[in-house]
Amino acid sequence: MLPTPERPTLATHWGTYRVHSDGSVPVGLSPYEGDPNPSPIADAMIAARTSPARILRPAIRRSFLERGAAAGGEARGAEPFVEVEWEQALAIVAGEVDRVRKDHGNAAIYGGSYGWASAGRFHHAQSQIHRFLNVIGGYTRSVQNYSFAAADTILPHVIGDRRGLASGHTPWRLLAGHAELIVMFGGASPKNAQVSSGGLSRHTLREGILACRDAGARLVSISPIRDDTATEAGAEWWAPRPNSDVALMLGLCHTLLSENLHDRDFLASHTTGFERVAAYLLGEPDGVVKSADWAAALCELPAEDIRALARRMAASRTFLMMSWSLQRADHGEQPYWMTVTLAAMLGQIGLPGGGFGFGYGSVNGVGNAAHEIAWPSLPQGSNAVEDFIPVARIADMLLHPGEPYDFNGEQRRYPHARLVYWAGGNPFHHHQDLNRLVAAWKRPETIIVHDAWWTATARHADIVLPVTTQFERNDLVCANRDLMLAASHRLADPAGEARDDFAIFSALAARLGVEEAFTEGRDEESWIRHLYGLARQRIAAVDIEIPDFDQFWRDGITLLPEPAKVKPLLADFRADPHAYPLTTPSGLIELFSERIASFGYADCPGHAAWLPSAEWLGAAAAKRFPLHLISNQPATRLHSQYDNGSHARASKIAGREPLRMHPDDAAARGLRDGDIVRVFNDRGACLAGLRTSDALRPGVVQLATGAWFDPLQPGEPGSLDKHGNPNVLTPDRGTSRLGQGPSAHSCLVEIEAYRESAPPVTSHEPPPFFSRQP
Ligand SMILES: Nc1nc2c(c(=O)[nH]1)N[C@H]1C(S)=C(S)[C@@H](COP(=O)(O)OP(=O)(O)OC[C@H]3O[C@@H](n4cnc5c(=O)[nH]c(N)nc54)[C@H](O)[C@@H]3O)O[C@H]1N2
Ligand SMILES: Nc1nc2c(c(=O)[nH]1)N[C@H]1C(S)=C(S)[C@@H](COP(=O)(O)OP(=O)(O)OC[C@H]3O[C@@H](n4cnc5c(=O)[nH]c(N)nc54)[C@H](O)[C@@H]3O)O[C@H]1N2
Ligand SMILES: [Mo]
Repeated sequence: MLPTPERPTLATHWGTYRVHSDGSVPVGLSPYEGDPNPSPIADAMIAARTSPARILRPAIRRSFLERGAAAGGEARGAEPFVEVEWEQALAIVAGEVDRVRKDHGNAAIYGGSYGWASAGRFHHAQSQIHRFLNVIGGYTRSVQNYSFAAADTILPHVIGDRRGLASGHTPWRLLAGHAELIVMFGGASPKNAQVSSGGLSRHTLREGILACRDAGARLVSISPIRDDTATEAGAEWWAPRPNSDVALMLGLCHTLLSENLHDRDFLASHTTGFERVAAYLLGEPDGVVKSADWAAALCELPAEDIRALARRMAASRTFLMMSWSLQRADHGEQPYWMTVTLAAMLGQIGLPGGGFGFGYGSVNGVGNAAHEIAWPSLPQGSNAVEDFIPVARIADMLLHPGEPYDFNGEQRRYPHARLVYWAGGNPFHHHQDLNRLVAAWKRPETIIVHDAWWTATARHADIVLPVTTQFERNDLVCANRDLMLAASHRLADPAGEARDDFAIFSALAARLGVEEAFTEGRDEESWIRHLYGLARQRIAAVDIEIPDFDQFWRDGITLLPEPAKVKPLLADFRADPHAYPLTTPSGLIELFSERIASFGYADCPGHAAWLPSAEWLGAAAAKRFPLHLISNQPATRLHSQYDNGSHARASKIAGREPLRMHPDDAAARGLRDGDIVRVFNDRGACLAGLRTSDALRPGVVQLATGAWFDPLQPGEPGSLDKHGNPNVLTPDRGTSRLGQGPSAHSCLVEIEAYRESAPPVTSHEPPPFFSRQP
């Protein structure tokens, strides 16, 4: 039996809260008392638990229920569902999984199941589904993530691993007081630092950045949107054309080189290939000198400012920050390689307050001083299937089974996915070019989805199984880059007939004869106790003692002391590159990579280079579609999660997602604040509510991700999205043959007034279905 908590606790991706309950259901949340800057995203959770979009019973698409996989996928998304009993649903799911693995082999099951799901070490949906699919013989998986796929692939070639991207960052503690100049490409966004995958204790971006400012650092925010950096930070705002940052950095590098301000010693001792970069800067291979004047014309910033910034960088202790957004763009590998190149020329890598780091404003906790502990998670077992795809290539896989593609030096072939199984993600939120996905999604024989709400992905499935939310189950949260373990206590009975993913997979495993292998004889409580025990052991290895499980469970929150010693990123390597070599082929920072050059990719040559995006304001396509669309992360929710909640809904304009535009661009189109507009390009169109704002660079518009996809004609590729989901507009194009990451931030559109009477938004209501008496 779990002990009764003293103060019921809820630990989420957006913060930790104490829960007020009326005895049977949660009625209010108070942010954890130690959090200096709590996020309001949680406000939406209580009402959303039982909102109309909640899935209450298992449901099956009508013709699939009648004819099984022989129904074909053509009507997915369009047909009504039929509610069924759990036993019937489980029998059909187990039967389909078994049929596909017997007829086609386990590689025909695509179980990548990408997505954020909910915080918690045990009920983590991806761990659950992967463990289940592994015990039944394996599945085709996905590698990388949508957050930083291009960076994930390029950085190991340049610095040997992913330090400075997801871990190992120079902490704020070593920036404040040391950094004299912090240049933030993509800003350091307060909206994004509301969340951290897997939970968090304190929201720390604000205090981190203000500490740097108070210690005298000059802050420069380079972003098309002013409020990408908090107003109170008082940063200088530079607004280049989106996707032109590499040109800007080349102009800075050229200034350093031509004025002899680069650190020759550091380049000689710690890097390889600088001579190739220098030749490129001077225009030797292509006849184009990458001067500040050249850069100025591309990014539309004054050349004199670029030269002045380069001089200032060389004269100061300078830290280069770059958000993850810049690599979620066509040729997204280049800004990251370029940042390392610029930082290497400045020669301050490994010094307190100098060098580079990625994502300080992308999620909370980057730059926290925390212990690097590998927290325990539900073991996934091993996958007998070797095949995988880069995660953002899903539509390509479904449309082109068996066809070749390039990835990081390999030539691979797309597997033939006949059954798609998703738990804990929303591809009809996260993928680009949703009209293409609607078409691709008709191809598999069977699609199974677990979710708590009727998301667009659930609506496009054959079999939908309702799952619990965090209020309805117990879990353990061990926050990454943080100093907290928290309990997430069960505070309500499941809505309708919802079950935990664990219960569903246990029941399926039993039907397939592998229940013991899946559960190891443990239930929820014994798994949580087991995982806590492992966490306790791993913390003991860094000499920290935490309470026994029962005490922890009663308290709800356990804090760890900050580590006494912290180091700048790559400090050891700086101090002694021979004793602490990087794991690159040369052991040094590779400003030129023989390995990448050997791949022969025109879209990712042997050194960082200016490769214009297919879609940006300098492209020919801008004549027809003259606005650069930034589909950034939403301030009012996590991706699509809680778009149906009060907080996100309060931000809508006439029920549509707000689109921000500079007043001059609006005036030029005869548009006014509050209008419903149609946003379009050759890939699709959506409606949105117009908000004029001078926080945007003219020529740039911003429509956050996450409004639930709401096609006027469900199931029809190309249908108007009534609600404002930018992914009907974004391109589904790999960043390059190297990284194959998503390139959402390279997208051109046009906008016009929507003069017809606007159809109502229906995506927060359930789809049509035939109900079963509960
Ligand atoms: N245009 C554009 N598109 C983007 C981006 C962009 O910048 N621009 N950003 C991309 C990025 S970085 C990311 S990470 C992705 C995010 O994409 P996702 O992570 O797929 O988005 P979420 O809305 O978080 O989807 C999580 C789903 O899991 C469900 N869920 C929550 N808890 C549970 C659970 O316990 N069990 C089960 N079975 N389900 C659960 C939620 O209800 C929700 O439907 O989007 C990407 N898409
Ligand atoms: N509230 C909230 N926070 C979130 C999320 C969420 O859904 N909601 N999602 C989380 C996830 S999964 C991730 S991966 C991170 C992502 O974190 P990021 O990738 O950093 O986030 P974005 O919001 O896509 O982009 C941040 C800003 O970069 C700027 N930008 C875009 N393109 C360019 C460019 O070409 N040049 C320059 N200089 N700037 C550019 C845009 O103005 C944009 O607002 O956010 C996380 N934080
Ligand atoms: Mo992400």
